[in-house]
Amino acid sequence: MSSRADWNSPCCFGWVPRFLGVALFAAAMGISTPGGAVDFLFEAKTIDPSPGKVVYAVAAADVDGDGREDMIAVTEDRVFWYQAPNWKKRVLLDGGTQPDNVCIVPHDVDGDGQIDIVLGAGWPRSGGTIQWASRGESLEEPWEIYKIGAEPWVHRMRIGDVLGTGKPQLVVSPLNATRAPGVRLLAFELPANPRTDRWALTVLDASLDRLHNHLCLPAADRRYPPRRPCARLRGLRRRRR
Ligand SMILES: [Ca+2]
Ligand SMILES: [Ca+2]
Repeated sequence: MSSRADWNSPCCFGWVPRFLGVALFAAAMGISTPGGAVDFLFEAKTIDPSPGKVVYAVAAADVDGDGREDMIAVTEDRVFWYQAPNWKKRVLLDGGTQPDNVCIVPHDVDGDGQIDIVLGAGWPRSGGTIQWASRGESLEEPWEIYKIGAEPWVHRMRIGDVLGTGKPQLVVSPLNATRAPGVRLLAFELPANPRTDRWALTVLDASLDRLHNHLCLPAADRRYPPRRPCARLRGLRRRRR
């Protein structure tokens, strides 16, 4: 499936989407530095000035499968996608989750070649639900939602093979600790049938006092699964299985 990116941020950087709406940043000018590197200046272009009360997260993925990356915006109770290249606004989800929606990662969960989304909701204290949604036969049909699990304070999610199984897992980081002395960094394994089968859960770590975000990076030594850098309240921590 196409490449993807996300900039989830209900806490530290929540002011960015709140004030700018959903914005496309385009390279406008290149400036050479004395060292020969080129710095780029970006111009902000507003695509949607008011998608909701809060845009908690945005992501890029080819939703319609035309080869162009589209934009996805997550608001408190709805998810929109903006079709490239003209950014036509479409509703992906309207309700169906516990408010507020908070984080998203696009991924072809069922392996049918079409992009799906995995969504964290219930922010901040309404249960921390984790679910995925699949599109219908056409883009006009409502997306179907399927439950994965729940963890209080669900905050960030990414896809990566952190268990070294050869298949990617859904890696979830809540903001605060509730079920252990530290925050539970979780890996959910994608089952053979993600609509009906249980998503096996592995607690990767439960030692950090607060967890703002995480990345899944390839291990330099291929004998080991990918490292999992974690941004916590007082710095950056690296975890390796
Ligand atoms: Ca597209
Ligand atoms: Ca799919």
